[in-house]
Amino acid sequence: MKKSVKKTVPKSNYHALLKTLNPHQQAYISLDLEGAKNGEYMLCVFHMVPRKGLNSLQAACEVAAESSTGTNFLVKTETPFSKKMNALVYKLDLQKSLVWIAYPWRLFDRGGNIQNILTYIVGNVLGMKEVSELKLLDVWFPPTMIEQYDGPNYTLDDMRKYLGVYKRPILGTIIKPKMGLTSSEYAEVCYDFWVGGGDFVKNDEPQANQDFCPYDKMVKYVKEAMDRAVKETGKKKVHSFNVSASDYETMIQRCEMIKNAGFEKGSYAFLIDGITAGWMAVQTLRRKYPDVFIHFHRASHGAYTRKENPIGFSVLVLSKFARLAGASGIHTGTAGVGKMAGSPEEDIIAAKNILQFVAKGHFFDQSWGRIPGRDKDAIKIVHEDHAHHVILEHDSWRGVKKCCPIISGGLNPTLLKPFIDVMGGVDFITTMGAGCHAHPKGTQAGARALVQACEAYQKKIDIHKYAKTHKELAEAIEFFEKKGTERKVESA
Ligand code: CAP
Ligand code: MG
Ligand code: MG
Ligand code: MG
Repeated sequence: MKKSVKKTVPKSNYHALLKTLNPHQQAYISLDLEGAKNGEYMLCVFHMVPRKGLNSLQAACEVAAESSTGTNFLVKTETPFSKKMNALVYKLDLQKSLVWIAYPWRLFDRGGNIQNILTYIVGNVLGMKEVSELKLLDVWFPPTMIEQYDGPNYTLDDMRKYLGVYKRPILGTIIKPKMGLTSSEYAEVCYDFWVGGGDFVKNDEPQANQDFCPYDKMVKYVKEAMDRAVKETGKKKVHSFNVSASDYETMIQRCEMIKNAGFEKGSYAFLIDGITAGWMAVQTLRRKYPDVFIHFHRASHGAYTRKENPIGFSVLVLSKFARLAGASGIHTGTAGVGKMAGSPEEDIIAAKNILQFVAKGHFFDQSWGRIPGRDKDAIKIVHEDHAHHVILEHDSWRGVKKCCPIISGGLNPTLLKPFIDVMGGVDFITTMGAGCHAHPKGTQAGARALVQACEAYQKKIDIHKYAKTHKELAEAIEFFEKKGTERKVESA
């Protein structure tokens, strides 16, 4: 492997800084690391600012120590083998306050455990006094490591096949108000959206077993609503049930209740609040229900990912780990088009990294599998074939299936095309909550407006022109274009 190229800062600066390291810190750096990409290491890039009194090299080594084998002093108990497990600072860009750290991935719990990795790389280190800023911006998994992790099994392509929906986004909603409807009122809104032409309904992220909306009744009435809507429209529908719960048993109880409520395979997904319920819940669902779409809602991710936060991790990092964990889809943001914070640089890069077989990150190009290098034709097919997991099912291929970007948060029919233009494609699920239920003529009209906005996109007709012959879209334009996405207090 070629030596790591020193960026921007003359070697002398490094050597001056190297001299300031104590023996403990020296054990966690190797600026001439041979073969960072030789398959032994998971690689991370952090934006890091040392606290006063420490230089970048000292702080970087302390981060590498705390996030792998070390603590704040050299301990007498370390062994020649334990030192082999040290994470190593292998590159820096002092100008941009960037640090590259290589983690021997033998450090991680065998059996494909994601929470264990995150406990290392964004665990204690986020609380260290040695840094005033520390944000994990990108991560790179070697193919040999990727093979140890589940990756998605039931994917967007399976959902497309079930719904018979191709060449356009899956059109969805979140039932609003977010909370407070009774089970039957909730189901009625689902019915309205589905008969209005929508494909996919999700529970909102706090939906659980509230006394005014008992879980078993919600499941029962949603099934009835879905049956009515399927019969009336002749189209398949999907509902994503939030199965997040206080404990494992209750989560599984909810999953089994849904499974045994008579839903067709493919007509239900399991939504999990992956950050507040935890990675163990995400991986439990992926392993126990490999034939169900596992929908990762990322409520509270803002504490880690918002640009204003100097401490945390990027949307890209969160999304890549969700794919590795086996989520079928994860919210990746509206790239600033909707109501939530986010930017094309953040959200679109994350969306592409969980969809594609080979994708450019902030610092790493990630390939999600290993193709026999000799087979050039096959490589061409995989790169061109968005349903690449079909190819990857052949045992000669090893790779991670696609994970679906779920695009939500302040979107409405007038913003569908603007988002597709930013995304550069239609391979995603979009869920519009207020964007549907705030429509002046109600949910069914809101759904029709969304379907019409999508038709206009597919026919390459401007929505304003299409609205001339599609009244629900015209009403949506009239209402939403005036309001934008800011949370407006409705004038009394
Ligand atoms: C969207 C949503 C989603 C957000 C989460 C909400 O509702 O239900 O939870 O999209 O953000 O509660 O805001 P609206 P993200 O469509 O009415 O905004 O998808 O970025 O994680
Ligand atoms: Mg929500
Ligand atoms: Mg969003
Ligand atoms: Mg929305």
